[in-house]
Order: sequence, then C-alpha cells, then structure tokens
Amino acid sequence: MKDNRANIYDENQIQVLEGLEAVKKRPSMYIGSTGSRGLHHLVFEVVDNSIDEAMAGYCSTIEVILNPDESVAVKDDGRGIPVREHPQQKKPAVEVVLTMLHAGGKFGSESYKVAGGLHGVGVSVVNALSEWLEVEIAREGKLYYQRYEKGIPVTPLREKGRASKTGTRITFLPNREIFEEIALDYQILSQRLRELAFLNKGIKISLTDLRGEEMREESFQYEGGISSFVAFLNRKKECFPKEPIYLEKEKNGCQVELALQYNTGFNEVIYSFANNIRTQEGGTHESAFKSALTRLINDHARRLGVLKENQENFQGEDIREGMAAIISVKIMDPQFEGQTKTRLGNTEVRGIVENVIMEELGSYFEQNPPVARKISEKVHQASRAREAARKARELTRRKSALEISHLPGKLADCTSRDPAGSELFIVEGDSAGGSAKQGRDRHFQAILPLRGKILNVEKARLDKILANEEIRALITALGTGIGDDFDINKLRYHRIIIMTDADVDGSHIRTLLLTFFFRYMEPLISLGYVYIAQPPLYKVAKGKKTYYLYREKELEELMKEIDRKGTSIQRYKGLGEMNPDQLWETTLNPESRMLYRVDLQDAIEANEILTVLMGDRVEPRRRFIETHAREVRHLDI
Ligand code: 0RA
Repeated sequence: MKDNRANIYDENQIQVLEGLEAVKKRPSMYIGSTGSRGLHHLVFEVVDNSIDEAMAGYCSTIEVILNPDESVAVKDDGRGIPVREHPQQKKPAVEVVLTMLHAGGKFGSESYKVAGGLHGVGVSVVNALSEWLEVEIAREGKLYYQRYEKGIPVTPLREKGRASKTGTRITFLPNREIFEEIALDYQILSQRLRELAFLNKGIKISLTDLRGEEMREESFQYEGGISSFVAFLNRKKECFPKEPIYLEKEKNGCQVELALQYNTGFNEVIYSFANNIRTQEGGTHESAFKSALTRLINDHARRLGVLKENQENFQGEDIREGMAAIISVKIMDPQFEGQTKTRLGNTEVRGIVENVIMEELGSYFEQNPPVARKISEKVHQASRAREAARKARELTRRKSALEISHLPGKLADCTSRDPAGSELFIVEGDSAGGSAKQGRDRHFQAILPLRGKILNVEKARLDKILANEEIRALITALGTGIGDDFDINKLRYHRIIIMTDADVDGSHIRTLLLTFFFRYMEPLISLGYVYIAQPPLYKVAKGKKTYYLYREKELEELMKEIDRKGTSIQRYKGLGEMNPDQLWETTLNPESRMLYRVDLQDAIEANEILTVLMGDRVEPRRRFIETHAREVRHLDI
C-alpha cells in the first residue's frame, strides 16, 4: 500500500510511556516466554517494523542475516528510523524508539500496522533483552550509528558517513542471561519470513545463515501474494482452476485480499490473517468470507440448474470440501480476541469483507462460467456423499432401549482413546474398586466397580439381568451396544478383565458376567477380548523379600526351598485386603500379573453353570458353587 501523504512524521508524535526496567524484570510479559518462542519473537518484532514500513509503501527489501556469533541483523530499505532530537526527551528520536516502551509513535491510525497480541511491543523490548544492539540508519543523506548494551546506550548517536539511499539495519545478540537458549532455528525463521512474503506481495525477504560450515540462503518474493500462497499449499495436489482465484479490494480503509483454489482431496484449509498475523481462531473476516462464499455458490448452482427448485441449499461444509483459501485483511485498529488472542473481533470488518467478496467473487464467477459450473458440480457431489453417509449412520444407530449415550459415573476411564491398548477391569466391590482406581495406570487402564447387587438377580432370568443398573453401566462402558445393535468396531477396550474375589460370591459374579457376554456379546469372547484376572492366593514375606503366589502348588514348592524360620504367610481372602500398590504389583501390572484368557468353551460352561444356579433346588446349587469356586485354571498369555 503506497502511503502518498506528505512526510507527516514529526518527532513530537512519539509518545513516551515508560523505561525498559519492567521488560528486563518480566520478559515473558512482553514476549510471551524466554524459551524458543520468545527468542524468535525478537527477530519477528524487528522484522515487523520493517514490514510496517513496507505496508506504508516505503520499503521493498528486507534481509535477515544470522551471524556466526548468534547475533542477527535485520536490514531494510525503508525511510530509516528518525534521528532528529525528540523535543521532550531531548535525545535523538531513534534513541527514544529504542529505549522507551511503546515509543513507536508511527501516527497510530494513519497506517496499517501490527498491534495487539504478542506483536507490536516495539523494538525497545528487543533492545532491553539483548546483550548488545547496534543500529545503523541511512537517512537524509547521512549514515548514523549507535550501540546499546542491555538496552542502555553505550555510544551517542554518531554520524559515520554519507548515504545515498535510506534504510535501517538493526543487529542484536539476544541476552544469554535471559533466554534459555540463544541459537535461532533456521526453519522457524524461514517459515514465517516466507509467510510474510506471501502476505505482502512484491516485497523481497531474504534469510542468510552464516553460522554453519556452509552458508545457507533463501529469498522469498511473490508477485502473486496470497495467490502464490494458495498455489504453494496445493503444490502437490491436482487442482482447479489452474490459477487460484484471486481478488483484492480496499474499502473504507480496510484492505481485503482473498485467494482460493480447489483440489481433488476432501480437506478444507482456510488460513486467515489480519495485519499479517495468523488468526487461528478466525473472526469476523473469516466468517464473512464463509457466509459470502456459501451464498454465492448457492446462487450460481441455482442459476446453472445444478440445484433444482425443490432442493435445499448446499451447506457450507460441502462448499468448502477440498478447498484451500487464504483471506487476509489489513485494517487500522485490529482487535484480537479469544483464548489465544487470535480471533479478529472488529465488527465493521464483517460487512466490508462480505461486500467485497460478493461483488468481486460474484463478477469472477460471471466472467468464468465454466469454473462456476465445475465448482457447483463438485459441491453437489460432496453434498450427495454427505447425505448418503448420514443415512448410513442413522441406520446403524437405531436406538435400543439399552443405549445410554454418556459414560457411567462410576467408571474411572483411562485417558487413552486407543481401544487396542486399553483395558477395562470389572472389579467386584467398591473397596477393591477404590484400590484398583488408585493403583492402576490411568493411561490405559479403566476401572468399573460392580456392587454386590448383581447377586440379587440370582434367580432372575437374563432379561432381568439386562435391566440391572450395573450391567447397563457395563454396556455403556464397553461402547458396543448389544444384541442386534452390537458393533465390535465401537468396542472401547480390547482387554476386558473380570476381577473378582476367589470365593463363592466372586465365582458367581464371574459366571454371570461370562454368561452375559456369551449370550449378548459373543464376539467379545470368540475374538479373545475377555480375561479373568488372577489375584495372588498368598503373600509370603521373608526378610526383605516378598513372594506373591498364585497357586497352592507354588506355596508347597516355596516352602521346600526356603527356611521357614522368620517367614510370614498371608492368605488373601479378597481383593479388598490389598492396598493399591500391592494390587498394581500383583494383579494390574502387565509385567508381573497373571491373566487368564476366556475361550468359548469357558463361556459355554458358564452358561450351563448358570442354568444350574438358577434352578430352584438350593442344595445342588450350593454344592456346585463350592466345588467350582476353587477350580482356578491358569493360562498365561
Ligand atoms: C518511527 C517513525 C518512522 C519510521 C520508523 C520508526 C521505522 C522503524 C523501523 C524499525 C526497523 N526499520 C524501521 N524503519 C522505520 C517514520 C519515519 C519517517 O516519517 O520518515
């Protein structure tokens, strides 16, 4: 943007707020962090000043040079920072710019410049956080020089020669006492400088790295601006139109630029910018673009007969499928809002952008009917595909009485969302459940405690079991639905581990669960997703050593091996007797636990057992449980 007004800079206009002590004390307040981000921010801060010169129409080349001593030079061919004495401060204006916070004073509302967010804090912040900084200015036929250390001038501003051109060179070494690391990353700089070159068409920005054995250099200059940016984003794809659609217009002091191109993929990529700052959270410019585009495409699709009278409008997401677009605005006083201050809030921008796009893109479509038709047809396809997908989803999503959408409250879920690595422990009793919740590895182990209540349905048939709250919680936790609606692809854990006490009640609960899985979720069993945890039967302590024993035979063998003197043997009666650490060590930890994988035969047996259990004669049932409760089979996986 060429600023044709007379040179209205006046040393008076630099407003002085405060010195640099505050910046040195709390650098993160000004540059976000003292890590890599903050470090690179220093360079971008200086570059932004040169870009401001370019946006005002006075600068066409910016060079960034990384020196072997880790200092960095940013050189531009702008007007040069003013050097005459500042009337209030009684020192050269450049010194005011470099030593006083917010001393930018570039006639605020009359040129586009970066403001708000992390940007626009001023070069004085860079000076404050540098071990040293040297400035060279070519202006009014002379060359000026001044050096600073930690933000304090160590030389006066000196004339050191004549100059035929104008411009500024700022060279600085970030202060090692402030930054964790002062080595700049070539890639980070290169990426942003390329972006700035796209966003400010025609400006040449170069990056030279003199630090390594071999010099490295890149130069960015795009006559096509953001149109080249879109072509760059789509460079590996098949796209249309061949040249991205590009429009640019200034309206009410707001400069609007849009570039867009479709590719044969399905992703939507929109990058929006305000005053060269990426607006990650969008804002008024981005939403205005989307709604204008939706309206235009629908209008044209109707006019071209792609959309029939009885059909509904295409939706935005169909219109943007496979689209890469950049929307960039430059305005006087950008308001950055949102969590990360990357949403443009200016309300006046909405109407301006909508208007510019309706007019400019509208006339593009009118002048290029084949493009309008091709886009309409592509959107039509996207819309049909989406509709088909929706119908398919609905068919498989038939609501069953048992479908509960949110996870049960007592489930302590794992953080991983990868079913293949996730485990669900179904734990008997609240106390063992509590220990298991504390002892587990919450990344991949989920705990669902089951109350004894399930026992009360002893005599009930399975439909009653299904009505049981505990079972319902289990179904929701698993995620698969049941019966006809069962969908193994929705299973949330590939190991479902039943963890009950080695007593009569435990065995009963296990039998009920296995029968339930067998009848209603059979694939879980045939695919080998169901396991039975094997808690230890004994804990034997001798001196500093502890043995956990999982079988009677192991106890016998151990007793033969070791001296019984000073040995304590504890027989575990239930899971509740173990503290969380012990439970982890013996039953949860994949490195040390024993698991038994249930097979179809087990499930069939469980089913038969249950039939006996549900019989009316109490005696055989009791005997049955007692004999089977002690039969624990072991099979390591
Ligand atoms: C204050 C006023 C003017 C320009 C600048 C600062 C300026 C700062 C930097 C930092 C790096 N390069 C820069 N170029 C310019 C306006 C000067 C005028 O009206 O002549």
